[in-house]
Amino acid sequence: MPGRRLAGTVMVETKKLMRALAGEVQAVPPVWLMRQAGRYLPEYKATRARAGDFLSLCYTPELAAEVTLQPIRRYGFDAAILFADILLVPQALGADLWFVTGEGPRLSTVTSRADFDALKPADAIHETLAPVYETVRILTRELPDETALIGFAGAPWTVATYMTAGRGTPDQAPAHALREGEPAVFDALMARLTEATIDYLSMQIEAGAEVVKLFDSWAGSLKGEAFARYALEPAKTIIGAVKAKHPEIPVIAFPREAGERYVGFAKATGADCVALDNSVSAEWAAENVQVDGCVQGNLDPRHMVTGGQPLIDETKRIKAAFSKGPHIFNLGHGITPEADPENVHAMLEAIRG
Ligand code: 1CP
Repeated sequence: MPGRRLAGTVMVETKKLMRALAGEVQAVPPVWLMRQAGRYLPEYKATRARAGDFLSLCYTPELAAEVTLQPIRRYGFDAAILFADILLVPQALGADLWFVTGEGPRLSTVTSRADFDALKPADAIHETLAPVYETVRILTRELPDETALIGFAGAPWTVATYMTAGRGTPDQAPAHALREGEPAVFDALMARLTEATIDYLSMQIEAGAEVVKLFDSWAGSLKGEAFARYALEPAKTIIGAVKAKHPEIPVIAFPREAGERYVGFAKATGADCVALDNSVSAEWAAENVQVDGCVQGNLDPRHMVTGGQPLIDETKRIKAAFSKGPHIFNLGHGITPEADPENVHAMLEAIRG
């Protein structure tokens, strides 16, 4: 069992998530869910109503900590993920950000040199993001001893897709247009986001995050050389810089829908774990990705809505496929507002017995 040496004694790592990230193969894998705090839970909706709106919830540490803890109390997941959003970083860099109910995020856009020049420097983000660090500090005190705390940020490419379009897009066309049409502006934006992400994750770690995750939700629209330049290279830079300051902190990378480009991603970037979406089969990923170390995933989130025997069968199949290497059970993407909270119990029963 991996342990840390402290003043001549060996501290045995008891958190299942940390053990998987250190490479340990466990008969029952640790489990948590992307978006485990969210609108499928009545207690989340109640706290969000108290906060007034989504951004107030993110920036009120007591309430953000409360919604982080809710799924831990209800399900006893092996990890809690800080409640915040990847779009707080653009806001901290000076972009306007608001959420349209039923539609999603809206931002002021960066599509020219003048827009880029109006952004704040990376080290200015902490003024806006200080409440997030306070949420982390509250969580370090309130989480159960066996629950690991995950901090996170959006990867530069994914955050840049929202900053160039001003909203979520199905094909990330505005970001592709800017990177092709104004490469100097786009590269400057990527560099600013890379620097801000390093600072942001480092501050979360200093506040008490034990693991950090980099969400590159739109990595799938980058192919070939563009994937290397805008997904792999920034991840490598961020992971290298975070580990230079905090070598003991494991990093989970999620280049969603990378497909065959998942192969070798952990080795190339220094990530301790690669999170897999559900477009790749667990059997393929065990053979081609898990050979390099820990993987996370990859149940289709639709099973959380539909439930029944297919949910049980799929959960058991994925657990079995990844049983020969280190594995963190999770979905292939976030749990949706239509999910039935009872289906989460059924999934846990299928994993833990
Ligand atoms: O109505 C509400 O209450 C808001 C819904 C919501 C929630 C619960 C948003 C808006 N963000 C969040 C929290 C959140 N977002 C967390 C922490 C909670 C947890 O995981 O339990 C995390 C890690 C995120 C990360 C995030 N935000 C990503 C990356 C992961 C992914 O899902 O791909 C992305 C792309 C966002 C942007 C975003 N924020 C919110 C929405 C609806 C979106 C997606 C917009 C789109 O579809 O393009």
